[in-house]
Amino acid sequence: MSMPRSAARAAGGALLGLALMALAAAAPAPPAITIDNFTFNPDPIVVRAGAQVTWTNGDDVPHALRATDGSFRSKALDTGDSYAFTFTKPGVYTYFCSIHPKMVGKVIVKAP
Ligand SMILES: [Cu+2]
Repeated sequence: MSMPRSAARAAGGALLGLALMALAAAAPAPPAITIDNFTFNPDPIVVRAGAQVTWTNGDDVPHALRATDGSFRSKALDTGDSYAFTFTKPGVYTYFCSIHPKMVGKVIVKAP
């Protein structure tokens, strides 16, 4: 007794889908930080040198990013706006929101 051809095809499709999902899970996602409820998430974030980190503002108030050492600085980000910065040198980068200076975060950049 054998499976109808259409069922076999469907099973094959499901397997292919699972394989693609596994591939997607294995590929490193580009580092992303969301700002929600006046908090950077994740914090700290750990990346390799050369990585581009993207912040996206999920709050309904503007936020602006500024590195403590001045290495990067965004304009005010409205809801849904993003800012990206590429970290080329290993180190620990602290940053804060220039509108709400109590909001602080950290990017840890490791050697590539
Ligand atoms: Cu802010």
